[in-house]
Amino acid sequence: MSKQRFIDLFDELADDLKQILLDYKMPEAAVDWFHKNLYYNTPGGKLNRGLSVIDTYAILNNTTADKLSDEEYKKVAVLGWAIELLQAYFLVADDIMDQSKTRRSHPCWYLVEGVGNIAINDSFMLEGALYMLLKKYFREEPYYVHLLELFHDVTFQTELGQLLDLVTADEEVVDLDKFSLDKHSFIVIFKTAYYSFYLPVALAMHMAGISKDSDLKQVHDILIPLGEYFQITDDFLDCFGTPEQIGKIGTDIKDNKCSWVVNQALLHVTPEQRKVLDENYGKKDDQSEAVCKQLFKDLGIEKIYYDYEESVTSDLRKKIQSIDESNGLKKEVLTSFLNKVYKRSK
Ligand code: GPP
Ligand code: MG
Ligand code: MG
Ligand code: MG
Repeated sequence: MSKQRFIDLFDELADDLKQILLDYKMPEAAVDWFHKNLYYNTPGGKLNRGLSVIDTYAILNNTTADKLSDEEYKKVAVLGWAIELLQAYFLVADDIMDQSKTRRSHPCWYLVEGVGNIAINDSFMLEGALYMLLKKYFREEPYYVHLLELFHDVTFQTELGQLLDLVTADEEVVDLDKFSLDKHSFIVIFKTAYYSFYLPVALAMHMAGISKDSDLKQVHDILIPLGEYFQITDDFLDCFGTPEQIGKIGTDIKDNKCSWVVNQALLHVTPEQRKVLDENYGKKDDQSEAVCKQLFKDLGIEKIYYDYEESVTSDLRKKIQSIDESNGLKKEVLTSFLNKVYKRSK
């Protein structure tokens, strides 16, 4: 129900964006291309990030999303769609870099017939589109510059995480000594936690006027470890989830990724098992991938993951209890995030 209200607004925003091209008298074929790019890549996911901006804003205003007036709902939903456009930009580009095949149960955009390298420009346009929407709906607000700064900072942080993810996963030389849990932690905090967890809450806080530095820091200190846990689940499901369940085919083993799974394995292998891993990890063939998966099963990585999940969530619940609500911040903002992430299977 509330998801439908959010999705319905996408058509209006896509029309706003198309109007910019029409005002520039862009030829029809290019306008149609942009339309396809927007619709193929933006609305088809779980929309968790976009919806959480709205839920957070509602909680901070002591109400629920369905009680927001159409005008207020639309405004906060623009911020939600702005994150979804940022995410669309990242994923279109990430799938090219990771040479992935499917995304959200469909072929990756760069693999769609006739798209290819144009997907690179399309990813830039998804990013550009979010700033066009912010300008249209927020430029008169005193906090406009804070929104811009947040999007810019978080984008740069994500690119730093992506950089370390890529340089740690050399395509030619597999050297598992390059991996470590510390490096993993940096990668996932920067490539995922900032834009997926800190950004939606910080945006809603700016719009709700509850945005003192000390309050932004309080939420940051919980949302960053929560985002780290979220990406550890992504790494876990890349190896142990089924494509039907997660809507994409895992590529981390073949891509030689510094994932949580391989880092845990490295902590627990015998010298013989380490040799097997050295010989099979990061190889492009199905056989080597299957050998690695079997080794991860033998090492009991699943049990290690479920134990980690219980311990990290219990720590986070304790931390949330100590939040200072005196400036209008609400613990519920954080518990509602934690509940969405806990034991997710897709
Ligand atoms: C996803 O990690 C990474 C991002 C969304 C950040 C991309 C950043 C850019 C600057 C392009 P992943 O590769 O593990 O995700 P998935 O498993 O969904 O492909
Ligand atoms: Mg990637
Ligand atoms: Mg990827
Ligand atoms: Mg992944």
